Amino acid sequence: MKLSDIRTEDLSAFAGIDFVAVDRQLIFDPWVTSLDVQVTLINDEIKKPHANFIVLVDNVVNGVAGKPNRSNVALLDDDSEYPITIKV
Ligand SMILES: [Ca+2]
Repeated sequence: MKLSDIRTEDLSAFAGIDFVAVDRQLIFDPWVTSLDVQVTLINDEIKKPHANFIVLVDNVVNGVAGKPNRSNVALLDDDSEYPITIKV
């Protein structure tokens, strides 16, 4: 069994505003080399510039972290600058 920590770090995107922070331990069963980790995004319906955050793996026990052990995640805002109005 292998253990590692996974966490997010803010860059221009902020935990609690743009996404829900991840900070937990991963447990790898024997022969498992990858796991899926879900990061929840927060949709605020406000037009903002695209923003980035980091996902980082460290404190690996009984194994070796892949290289690189961090990824820069880009959030592309899909909200428009003005609210959509519909005339009826
Ligand atoms: Ca937005």
